[in-house]
Amino acid sequence: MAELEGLEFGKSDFVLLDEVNMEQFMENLKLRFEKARIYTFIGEVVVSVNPYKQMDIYGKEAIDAYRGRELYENPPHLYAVADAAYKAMKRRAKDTCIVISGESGAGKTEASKYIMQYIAAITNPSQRAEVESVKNVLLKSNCVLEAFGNAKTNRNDNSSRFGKYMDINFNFNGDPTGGHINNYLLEKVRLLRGGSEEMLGSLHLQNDPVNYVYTREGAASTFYNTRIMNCVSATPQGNLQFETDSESVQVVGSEAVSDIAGLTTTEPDNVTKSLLYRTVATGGGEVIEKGHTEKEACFGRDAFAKALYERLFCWIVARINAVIEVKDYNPVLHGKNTVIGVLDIYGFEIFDNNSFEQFCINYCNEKLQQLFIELILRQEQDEYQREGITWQHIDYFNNQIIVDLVEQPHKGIISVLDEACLTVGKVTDTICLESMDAKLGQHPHYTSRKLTPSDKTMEFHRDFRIRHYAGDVTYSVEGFLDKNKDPLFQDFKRLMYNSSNPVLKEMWPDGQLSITEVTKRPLTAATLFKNSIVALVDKLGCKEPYYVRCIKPNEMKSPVLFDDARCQHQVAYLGLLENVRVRRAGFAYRQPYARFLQRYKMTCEYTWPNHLMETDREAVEAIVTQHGFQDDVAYGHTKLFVRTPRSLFTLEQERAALIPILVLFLQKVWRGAL
Ligand code: AD9
Ligand code: MG
Repeated sequence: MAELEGLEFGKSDFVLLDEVNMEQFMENLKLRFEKARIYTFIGEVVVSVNPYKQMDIYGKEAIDAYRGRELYENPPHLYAVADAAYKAMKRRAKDTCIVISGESGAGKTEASKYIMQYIAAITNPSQRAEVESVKNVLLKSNCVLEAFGNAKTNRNDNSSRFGKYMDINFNFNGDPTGGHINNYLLEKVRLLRGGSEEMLGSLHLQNDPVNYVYTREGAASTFYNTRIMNCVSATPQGNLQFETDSESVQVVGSEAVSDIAGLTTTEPDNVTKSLLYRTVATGGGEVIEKGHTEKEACFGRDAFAKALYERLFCWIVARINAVIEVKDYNPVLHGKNTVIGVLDIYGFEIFDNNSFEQFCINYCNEKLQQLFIELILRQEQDEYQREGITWQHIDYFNNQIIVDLVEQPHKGIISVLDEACLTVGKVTDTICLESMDAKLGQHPHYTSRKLTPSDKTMEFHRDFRIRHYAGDVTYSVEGFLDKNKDPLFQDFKRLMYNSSNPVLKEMWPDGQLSITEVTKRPLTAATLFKNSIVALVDKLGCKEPYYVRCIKPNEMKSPVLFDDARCQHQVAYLGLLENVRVRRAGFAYRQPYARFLQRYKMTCEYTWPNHLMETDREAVEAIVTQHGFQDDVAYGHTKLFVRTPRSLFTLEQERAALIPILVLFLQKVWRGAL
């Protein structure tokens, strides 16, 4: 427990509060924020408050101060967690992960970048070229992905519109040998801005996003840092309009079509055809072409634009992965390949108008909160119980009930949505809402205006509300079904597959399928998303987790404002008080008796070289008593539990001092001197 800074900066670990209550917690958090101490520990968890200004705490000096040190030897910092995760990986060959959570704009992406920089800085001291090149790609990939995957929102000027989980692989030396990025659901509707006039001109784009239907919301991404590609510029086709004359639908003007054809290296006639017709297979197996209505044409065009952007994004991720993939790793020669995962995903968000994308993002945050509960609050308490340690159970809000509301088979919102999408015939968003109401009306975390018309806080009959762990969010059901189906006419896929640009062709392998081969019921967007998040949680769940909990101090992006109510709300829903309680009542460190003995037996005369006691537990008791920290431990059925890491630190120091003496002793034995 760090207590290395003066008390004028507040307590550097919330575990040290005189009393664990909201008032004291908030007082400490605020004091530290005001004193520019943006990080505070809860044991091994780092709580971070976005400073909204550049801090001089990430330089080389800081890196050197944290490198290889124990968590409690330095003031709280991201580097301390990064180092802890790294050490666990290196010393104990454990796969670890660093999970960064908090709402939109709380500082997750910035934190993930500092963590990556730290890991890059402390590894490969011998500067081996191949390791340097892996590190380089890992660090620089961020910039490319941000350029394409971040956008300005009301809540954050550089908001991640995709989730990112990066595995970094290490060899037995603890040097990075490669990595892998998983990206999660890109919010496709916010697209590009930026780029020089000259460049945009050559791509038939104007520099002002206001000119583009899709970008009017504004997306101040870091586009300048990357090379723009033709197919990105083909996406703002929202400007391409349709008109209906004498019953048939036409594209307005030919310029837009030839621009798209030019940029995607396809034939203008084929572009027009894909925009106006779709191929369908009739019940009798006949293949016919069916003209779009104007509405269908607009829908197809928008879906095409979004798909182009999404496939480009996934293609970029795949390219980065191909470069950083671990190659020629031989576990026999190179030892166990271990991993540190870093998760930076879009934070919980509430806008004035929340749609399907917010529904997915917020569901994902529910799942991560559930994992936190599972790993930090529940398992911890379960273990005390299992080991027979006296323990006062600490209550917390378990959000599993909300996770179930969304994902439960046959009953949850996703399942109702999917059912509506699979139903043949005209199912509208409103009809879908009705079936949600029928199934979920009784659920304590679900409300809809239809069910409670007196609820004036919800405006429309099309709304439903979820009481999320982090607050109530009202979703407008409009567009949910289309976004969930996420259909893209096969004709567009074929158009792209037939492009003479090999990169585009590579992005659209499914374009080779004929209409009769296309799956009639592809998985919906929500189900695909759910599956990917479930897989992510599984992946994280089998690693040793380290947590960074980010807090957004105010809504104004101000470096001086600490909005008490907003902060308190976040502290409450992140379960930080419960975290302190579990931690405080609990034990920072635990180890099976045999393992503890193996490591520290040399520090006690009764256990070195071997103990003569009946059980390992008794031998461990002898070590503990000899070092005088018997009041700081509890003996479980199979493990020793140590309350404060400092006791262990003493043992570690003694062990470190003894090792050279032992080595000398052994050398003498070998040489026959003794
Ligand atoms: V979202 O869920 O992707 O919308 P994040 O990722 O939580 O969100 P982000 O890291 O992008 O938030 O931080 C928002 C802004 O806060 C940044 O653009 C910085 O201007 C500012 N920020 C965050 N952390 C720091 C920091 N450690 N030092 C300085 C910071 N500024
Ligand atoms: Mg982010």
